[in-house]
Amino acid sequence: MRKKIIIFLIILGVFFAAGCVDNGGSDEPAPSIPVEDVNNGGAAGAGETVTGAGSEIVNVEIRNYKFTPQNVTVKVGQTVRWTNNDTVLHNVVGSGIESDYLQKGEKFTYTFEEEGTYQYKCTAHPWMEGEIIVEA
Ligand SMILES: [Cu+2]
Repeated sequence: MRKKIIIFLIILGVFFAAGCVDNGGSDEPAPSIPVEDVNNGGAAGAGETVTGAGSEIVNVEIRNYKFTPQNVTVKVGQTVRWTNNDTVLHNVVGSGIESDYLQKGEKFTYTFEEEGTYQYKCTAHPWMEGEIIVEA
């Protein structure tokens, strides 16, 4: 009997985990590559490399009042996704980046279209700092 309850809880856990992943997915911005370009790429291909949108996302975790990793280097066009794993609200603000306050489990994505160094912090906890370096 007890075994059944445990199995039920495990299944419930899997459902919740799957639910979170789904929500995360729907938050992602649509890939900026127009579909037509991909379809026409065969013959008149302009030499563009089309990579899966998923592989272009770099994750930064917010946990224990820290951005981890604190310093991230990405390429132009890459997207960074912040996930708040604290129960406290945090945001990501600075250098043109401005998120809302994120609740636990909420994600914020930002695509970097220009080279440069982007410093940001959480305005509620200004000692929480992070940096994104965007390279060509
Ligand atoms: Cu914060």
